[in-house]
Amino acid sequence: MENEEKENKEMKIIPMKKINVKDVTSCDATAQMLEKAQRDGVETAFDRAANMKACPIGADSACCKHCSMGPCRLNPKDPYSKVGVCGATIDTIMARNFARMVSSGAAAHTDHGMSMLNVFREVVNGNIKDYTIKDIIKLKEVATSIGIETQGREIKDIAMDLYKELERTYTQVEGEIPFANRVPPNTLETWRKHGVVPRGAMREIMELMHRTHMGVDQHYENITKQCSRTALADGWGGSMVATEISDILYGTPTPVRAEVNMGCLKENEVNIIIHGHEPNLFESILESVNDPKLLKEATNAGAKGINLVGMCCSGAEMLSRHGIPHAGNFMSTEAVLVTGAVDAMGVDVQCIKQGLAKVAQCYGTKLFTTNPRCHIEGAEHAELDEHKPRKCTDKIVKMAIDRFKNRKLPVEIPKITNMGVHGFSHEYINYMLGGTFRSSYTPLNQNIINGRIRGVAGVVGCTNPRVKHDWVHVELVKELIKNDVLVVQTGCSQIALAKAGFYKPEAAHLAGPGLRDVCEAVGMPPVLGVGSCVDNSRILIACAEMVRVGGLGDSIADLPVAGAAPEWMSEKAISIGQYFVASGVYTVFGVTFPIIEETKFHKLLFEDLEELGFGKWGFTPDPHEMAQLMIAHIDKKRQALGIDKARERVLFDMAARRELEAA
Ligand code: BF8
Ligand code: SF4
Repeated sequence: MENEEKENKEMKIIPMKKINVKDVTSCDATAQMLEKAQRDGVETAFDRAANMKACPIGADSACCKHCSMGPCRLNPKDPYSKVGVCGATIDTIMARNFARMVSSGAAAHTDHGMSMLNVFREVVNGNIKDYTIKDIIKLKEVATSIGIETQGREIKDIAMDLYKELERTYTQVEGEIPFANRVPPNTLETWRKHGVVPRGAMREIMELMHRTHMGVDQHYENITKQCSRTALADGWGGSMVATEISDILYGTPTPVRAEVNMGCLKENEVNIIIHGHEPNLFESILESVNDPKLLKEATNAGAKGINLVGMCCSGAEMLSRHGIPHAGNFMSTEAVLVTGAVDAMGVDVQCIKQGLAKVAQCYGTKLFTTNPRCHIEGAEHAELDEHKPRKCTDKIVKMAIDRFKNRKLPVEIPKITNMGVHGFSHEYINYMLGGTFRSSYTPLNQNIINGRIRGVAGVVGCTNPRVKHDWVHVELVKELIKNDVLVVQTGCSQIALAKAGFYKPEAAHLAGPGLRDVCEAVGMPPVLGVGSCVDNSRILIACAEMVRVGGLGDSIADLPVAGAAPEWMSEKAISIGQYFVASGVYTVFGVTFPIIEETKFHKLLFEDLEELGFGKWGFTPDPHEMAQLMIAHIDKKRQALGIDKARERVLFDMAARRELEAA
């Protein structure tokens, strides 16, 4: 032992602190794999988080490195005691750092949206033949929604007009982005009053980067305006285009039964995981794995078949659209490789840990990057060209078959799968609650007004090794549904709850009496998964519909709704949070919040924005407190709408009926 320590010192190896697996995740499959990783001597982000103390100054955004007179560090414990060399105050520094997070997050979503739009243009022009317009109804609906004539016109002409219109979302320099006309008029009025209606995403991101340069915008209030404008160019712009175009090309989701969790991997099949965000790669590899020639190759190699499984957001889209099994969320991407059962993993953009390369190498998994924006040292790059996508995807499949043939290490797959219903697009929520003949949000609004449903909460976002993986999501949602709050979800949060069994319609019994009644009448689970992170735009559209249908106020800020990202980690989450706040939604984040309390900038985000007609931010790492904050906000809105009394009466009636039934 002494010798070992001496040797480590000599080699400058600092021994890693060992994690207690049960403390870092509530996902049993991930836990099982982390234990195996420890036995195998393989390190994951969970280990690195335990061994890397988060920088306290950075965590509070009290440092600035925007020029070489710095970097300047202020004191988070006494934030007004010092300013940067240029004189920048703590509020300027925090607002600039926050703005750059919004800018980067919004850029990620809008660049993804723009890629989708590029593919769409090439499909319409006939230059891309591997994808087609699958959902013509949706094409016409989206076109009509932004004023394009569809009656008696050729599909190709409508589609080309739609492309040209939506391109404005990105490139327009003056005016309002096309989907601004989906925003409830009063909400839009608030935006106009404060000068935050997005012109075009490129312009907003560029301006925000400019303003946060040294010596430009040095008023936290003015910086925050541009944060809102940029974030709105994401939510009602880049992300919304990504969602709508993906639906048009690949089909609008409708409820589908599907399995999640690592048990979706099959020991005797060639396992391929696709992890990332743009659905193109996944759609094409779905074709590849069904190609008889490749299937034959797989059986020749001794496999029973080829098993295609998703992870993270493109996984969530494929789960929603096609019922493709999903192996887990962001914090399980390394752990899943520890099974030894993954023959190939293909990744595109966003949330791809560089650490995957090393874990893949340890287990002989072939890791492929496929997008020109994302290469990883140690991974093979097989670029996806949407004009000839099968070149890339067939290669991944072939390499996976090859690895299957040469599997050397023992395979251990956690025997856990969770069946559930996914794929609730905002369109489907119409049919589900309203029926085919009177499809609308009216029944949802009625159920909110009569109090069966207390309000709606969007619980979304990442997982993060700084908190117990999945646990915060699950505890929060449990508490919300118990209090009759209908939960809609996207991204890694949706997968966390699916693994915990909440996506079965039978999970309705976990809801409060009112919500339970509605779920049982419709046959739906108490949590509705609407897809990937860009699909948060579906939640915005649902909010706009709730306002349009009436009875719940005149703007999104009036609705009894709230949002949360309890285990967030990415800059995209900050952009999403800011566009929900700017749209009028109270949005609570967990883990940590990247600014200092009791500062002017903090007060602006957490209090004053609401007085200006927007929503506001909230923060707590505790899921139960988070639920209480959200429910209190929902109740406050119900009271303002004058529907708080009706709710109590209905609840009493329901309780009484239950008692009678039980007697
Ligand atoms: O866009 S929820 S960890 S996978 S950032 Fe990433 Fe967060 Fe997951 Fe998808 Ni969204
Ligand atoms: Fe310091 Fe100002 Fe330069 Fe930032 S911009 S590093 S606060 S001198």
